[in-house]
Amino acid sequence: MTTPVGRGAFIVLEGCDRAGKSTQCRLLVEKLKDSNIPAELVVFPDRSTPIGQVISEYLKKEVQLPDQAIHLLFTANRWERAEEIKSKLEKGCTLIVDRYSYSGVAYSSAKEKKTSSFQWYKNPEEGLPKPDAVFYLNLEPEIIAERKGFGGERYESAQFQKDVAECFKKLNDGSWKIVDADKLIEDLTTELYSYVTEIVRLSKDKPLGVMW
Ligand code: ADP
Ligand code: 2DT
Ligand code: MG
Repeated sequence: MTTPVGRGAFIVLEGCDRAGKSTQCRLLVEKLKDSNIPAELVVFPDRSTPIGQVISEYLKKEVQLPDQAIHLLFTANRWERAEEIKSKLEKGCTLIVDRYSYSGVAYSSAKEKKTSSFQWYKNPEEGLPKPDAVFYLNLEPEIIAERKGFGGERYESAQFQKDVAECFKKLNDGSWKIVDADKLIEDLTTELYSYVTEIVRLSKDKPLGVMW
């Protein structure tokens, strides 16, 4: 690895289930490392922590929780990684992040009985490190439906995913890069990689932002 100059970039991939986020995040980290750009993968929810284990049980429908409680656990799961994220970025490591606060707000507010307001779901995210770039992998619900079947986790239904997509749209402040994800895996990686390297270059000397 070459010695990094400046801080690393904080890059988030967002989108509905099966849009290809996890595949692309993994490939982007590999490609960055191959080019001697220090990089790591961060995945939310991080199911490895005690909070993450409760989230995992909730997603597997092993426990029930009020919408507000699970929302706050997803947010807490980001707060428990926040200092480590800042420290890695400061040391020059670029972070490719599979879902972040945007999934948090979109999935909670897409629920049928909207128990709280959009703003309520945004509030506990305030103060978290802010990504330098958000790439939204856009895929029509019909194409998503053709991809390998949903597992048995909560939220994995076609109608709910449509509602989530609407909430993502509402959440976009205009700064996201919307990427058409309906292409070959390697073509999508090539496209994203060119954006990512540009963000890495632009972020080196910029102070890290704060949510929102
Ligand atoms: P996500 O993390 O957004 O839920 P994944 O990366 O896990 O999505 O991909 C979901 C499924 O779709 C996997 O079976 C994966 O192999 C497949 N897949 C990912 N990207 C593509 C693509 N560009 N074209 C076709 N299938 C894909
Ligand atoms: P995957 O592990 O397949 O990405 O599914 N979610 C995620 C929320 O409801 N709130 C959040 O803050 C985050 C990060 C999206 C994880 C599921 O958890 C949902 C799908
Ligand atoms: Mg995934």
